[in-house]
Amino acid sequence: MRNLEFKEQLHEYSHWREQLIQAIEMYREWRNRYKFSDPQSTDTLLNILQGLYSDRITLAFVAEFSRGKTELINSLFFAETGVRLLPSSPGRTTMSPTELFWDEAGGSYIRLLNIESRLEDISLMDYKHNPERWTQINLDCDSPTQMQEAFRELIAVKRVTKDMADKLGLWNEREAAEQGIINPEFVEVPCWRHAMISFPHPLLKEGLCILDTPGLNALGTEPELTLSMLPSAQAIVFVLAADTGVTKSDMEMWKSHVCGSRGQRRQGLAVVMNKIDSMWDDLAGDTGYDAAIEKQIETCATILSLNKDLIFPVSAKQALLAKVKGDDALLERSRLKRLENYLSEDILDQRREILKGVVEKEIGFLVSESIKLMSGKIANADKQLQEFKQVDFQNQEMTGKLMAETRDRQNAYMVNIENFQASRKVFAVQAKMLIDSFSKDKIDEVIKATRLEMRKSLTTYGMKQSMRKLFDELRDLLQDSVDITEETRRLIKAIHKKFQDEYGFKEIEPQLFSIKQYQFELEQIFDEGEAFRTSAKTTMTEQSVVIDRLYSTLIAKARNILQQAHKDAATWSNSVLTPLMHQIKDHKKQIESRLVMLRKINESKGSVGESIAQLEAELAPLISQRQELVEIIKAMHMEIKDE
Ligand SMILES: Nc1nc2c(ncn2[C@@H]2O[C@H](COP(=O)(O)OP(=O)(O)OP(=O)(O)O)[C@@H](O)[C@H]2O)c(=O)[nH]1
Ligand SMILES: [Mg+2]
Repeated sequence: MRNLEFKEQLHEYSHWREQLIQAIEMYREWRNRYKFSDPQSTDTLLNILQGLYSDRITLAFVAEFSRGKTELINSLFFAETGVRLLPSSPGRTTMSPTELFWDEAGGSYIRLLNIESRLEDISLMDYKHNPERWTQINLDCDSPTQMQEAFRELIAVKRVTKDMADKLGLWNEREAAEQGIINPEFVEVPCWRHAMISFPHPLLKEGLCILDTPGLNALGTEPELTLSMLPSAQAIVFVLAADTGVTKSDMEMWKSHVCGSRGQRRQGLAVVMNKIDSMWDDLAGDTGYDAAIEKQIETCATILSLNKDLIFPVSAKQALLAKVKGDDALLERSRLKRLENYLSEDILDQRREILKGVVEKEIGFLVSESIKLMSGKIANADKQLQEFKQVDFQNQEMTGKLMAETRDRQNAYMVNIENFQASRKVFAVQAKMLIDSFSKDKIDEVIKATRLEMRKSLTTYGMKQSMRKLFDELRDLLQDSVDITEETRRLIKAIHKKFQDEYGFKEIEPQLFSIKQYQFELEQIFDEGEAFRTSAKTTMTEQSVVIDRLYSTLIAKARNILQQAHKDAATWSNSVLTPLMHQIKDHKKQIESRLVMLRKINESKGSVGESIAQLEAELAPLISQRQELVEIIKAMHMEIKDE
């Protein structure tokens, strides 16, 4: 194990990502320089670059209240400020989901979104694109005390009428009754719905983003957090407290907010058993302490059905104190190091693999197409050269015959190109049908109808039925295009085969468009939504703002998928024939230049030697172009697939 600190590992990771970006930029230049680029592939490359440039590693901290999430964040990342930067205290502290990151353009600030924004039908994502809707407090990074003061705003609460709290989805009759509160006039609610903190910490500057969340109730009331933000976090740190073990509400939290978003393989997950210091017993000493911790870990692992190695015992409180005071022995006792190592090794390695996968998936086919086109060009140029070397040009009759033959070949080729142009037109019509089959208007029409229906239905059950219907309709919309996709596939394959058979074109597997992935994703979203609704029902009242938000989140996600399908189909249909067109152009050029050379030789205007020299001169740069490409592909960590 390399045992580097998280900071160094993250730095290494950013460096790795920068190199990947550079390699892709070089590939884009390569395509431009040698005239392989077309608007679609450029689009694809720019998209992936944009994704890599803005890539952030998000670590989300999830737990029931008072388990020590915030203290743990302070000890892991902000100890060097010398203060307890994020407010952490007994009882409920963190009131709203809080994101910490670095915004180069915006500087240091806290942005807060007021709780009343929950009443509007605007997604959190849309608010994020709209800074003026947020209250901003600027941070003075040279003054930890000013910052600490500013951070206090994060935990602000206010009193509103019970009706208002209910409207906001923040009133829970059952829970209040359990606390002996019955029919109060006023209820205390958080002032802020969401907080965004930009802060120039070295780790945040390297692209780390931390998501601190409040305990159960707030999570249950913000579906977007559970259904969008947690699943897209690279890692979730689930925090338990050693003194309480796994309680019923920890379990509820675990099931509805952690398991669902981590998938079966539990990727990117760490469970922290915090507050181990509370298990210290003077009479039992060190041995008793270790045994007690071990026992608690085993119990937790059994309850959560998790491998013991994924549970990290720590004392966030000791770790923070130790780091602030520079007390190495205490830091050791806090056992924070093992968790830090895990976060830096496994999580960053996983992220690297994921990015590699994305790059491979998005541009792998472009790259393999480029290398095949290059190899094809080289093979053709070489063939031509070898032919010229073998022909006996002293024999006038022979040269004339060769010329006539080439001219015939040219004519036949021109006819085939005309055929190709005709097929292209047929293809264009079919592609348009495919693209139109899930156009934005069609999607929006279906969604609008469901919205109306949902507003009319008075029960959660009724709303669920409309939701199911919507998802079925969206899936059918995709299903309609299956037939068109099939036909388009056949056409594309036939066009390719013709040129391969007749002219020995390099076999380039045409990218085929498939809608399976989108159908699968739609189904998954619906299931996730239902799982969320049933698991979080304790905090939801019938027809509540929460259900409404939940369904808005699901609809927004479904809509994105269909829009993505639409966009992908358009890009696909515009670019699927491009490599074939490259080869056609290349082939045409070659026949023409061959004719020119033969004519010169025939008319004794040029020597055979000159032609051979010219052909050789043309071959050399092609070989170096291919070599450049090979180097770039290696830098992109991809395999070179060329027979
Ligand atoms: N003994 C002990 N107390 C801790 C430890 N970590 C946190 N605490 C205390 O536990 C209380 C809650 O800690 P927070 O960090 O506010 O907990 P949280 O999970 O962020 O809670 P919410 O923000 O309310 O959701 C505070 O009083 C902390 O001082 C620890 O390692 N040992
Ligand atoms: Mg907290």
